[in-house]
Amino acid sequence: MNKTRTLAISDIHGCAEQLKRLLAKCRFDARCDRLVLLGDYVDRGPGSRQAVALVRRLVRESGAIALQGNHDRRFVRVMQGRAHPAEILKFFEKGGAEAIGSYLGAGHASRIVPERVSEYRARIMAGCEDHIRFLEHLPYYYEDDHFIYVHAGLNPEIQDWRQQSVMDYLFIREAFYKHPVTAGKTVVFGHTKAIELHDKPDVWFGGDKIGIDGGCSYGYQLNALEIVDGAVTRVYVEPGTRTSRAAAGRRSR
Ligand SMILES: [Mn+2]
Repeated sequence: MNKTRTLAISDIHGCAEQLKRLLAKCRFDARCDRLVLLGDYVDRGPGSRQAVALVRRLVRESGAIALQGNHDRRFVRVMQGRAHPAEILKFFEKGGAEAIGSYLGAGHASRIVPERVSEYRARIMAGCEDHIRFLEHLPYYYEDDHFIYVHAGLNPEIQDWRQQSVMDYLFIREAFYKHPVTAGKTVVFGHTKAIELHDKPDVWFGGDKIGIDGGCSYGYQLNALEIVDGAVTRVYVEPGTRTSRAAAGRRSR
């Protein structure tokens, strides 16, 4: 059956409950809706494991497209023992303890410490290597007739954007959102919180680009951008929780 509606959601960051509620609010129906998830499923929020399980199920059973975010990449690298020491520290600075806590069922994330990372890694890889492999192989972009969907953005200095680096796909900020897009399509992106783009967590419409990261794991909101026939028709919003804001605040101090 033809998909008549596209829904784009980004930066779930362990907020699995909000994702479930948001999909219900949209009345998501895999038979006629194309769901595009823009990455960053793990870290910060309380339910990274639940979020990855749900996203994987949506990909397998509902034909959802799930892109990779920088947090997903870093989590994979830490879990596979490929992250260098500075990257491991960054992982812990940016809400990684919450992801580990979620995978180990270990309760309070403040007891998760960088010194014991290889122990956590061994336990998580023993039980959930399939999650890590799933995150590792996610694509960096998705494209339809009118839009390009990507986690962070497109580098305007690269003539053929498909040739840009993995780091551009996953990490680019100002160089992308402060400059015109040269790709001929509107770019839907996450990674940079909307509140940093226009002082509110609502979807940012920036002409040739649309920023949808509502900062749910900071307690703001999870946005779903609805597109029909190549045009944005509506935005659905699910509020974040104080729990996830507290978790984010504690780790980012
Ligand atoms: Mn990101």
